Amino acid sequence: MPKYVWFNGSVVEWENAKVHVYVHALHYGTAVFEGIRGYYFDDVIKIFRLRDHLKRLINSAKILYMNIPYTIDELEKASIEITRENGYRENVYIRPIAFRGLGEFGVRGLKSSIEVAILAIPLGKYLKSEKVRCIISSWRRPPNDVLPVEAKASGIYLSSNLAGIEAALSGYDEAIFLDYDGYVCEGSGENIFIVKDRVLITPPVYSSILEGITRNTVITLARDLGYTVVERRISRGELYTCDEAFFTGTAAEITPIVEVDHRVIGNGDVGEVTDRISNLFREVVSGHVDKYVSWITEVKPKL
Ligand code: PY5
Repeated sequence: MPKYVWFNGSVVEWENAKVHVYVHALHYGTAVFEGIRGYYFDDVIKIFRLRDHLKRLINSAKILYMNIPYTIDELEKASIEITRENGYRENVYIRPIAFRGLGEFGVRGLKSSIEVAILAIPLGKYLKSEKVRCIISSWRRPPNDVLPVEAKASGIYLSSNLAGIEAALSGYDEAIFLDYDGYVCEGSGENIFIVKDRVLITPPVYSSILEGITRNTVITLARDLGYTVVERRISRGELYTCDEAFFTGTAAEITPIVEVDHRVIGNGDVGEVTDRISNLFREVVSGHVDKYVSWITEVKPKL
């Protein structure tokens, strides 16, 4: 476990980063969070697209009528501080979370406090396998007139929790949601891409996806490599018959999908397009591609 946690404005010992059972978020899921990776390369931790994640955090909060009592600059400084203070010399995962605390027990919680914590923990691979076998979940991702799925809000993750457990209990690595119209949406914690005739296709924002930062990174890098990328609806049959498929996400990074619902995808191994994009992604997150060094925040770990 990490030594320190950033909690409501200061660095506290792990044991002291506690909340009461009465907090609003525990009862109603009223929290917003982020997942951010820091890669340990060249003796520093290189945090990837930190400000973009913090912008999304603030926007998620806005959708939930929550005012985070810190500016983006303060959150950026705090994320750097907690990464440095823990002295990590390995890859890390930074998890800022803002939630409704004490003050009002009713469902609205408008009078409750807004608490903010930032954790930094070591993290290697997230999905258990390098190449994953998936099932289409029996749970649909909620449409955005049921829940604001653009927000990375804790309550929305009940559907991911159910889908993920269902996949695991059925012997699969990950679940794929359909959207409410029956089109391919995303994984329980990842966006999805398919490749057809060397063209990349990914579901659009109106397919109830979380608009992933890794998704945006992959779209950018794929275009740099000369590929066409299309954002459009994907049918289930297209997913079964595509040449390549992969997940993108901060935790999952770029993870090839080799099987869906007992159909082998492509040749059942990592495809050429996936492989090229993954290689460039590695280079970019390690800070070795000049064009994208602005995506990286370097943190020197404390001795
Ligand atoms: N879709 C969902 C539902 C997600 O939870 C995530 C990220 C993504 C897409 C990809 O977004 P991004 O590329 O911006 O990370 N999931 C989190 C992550 O840190 C945590 C999941 C437990 O990867």
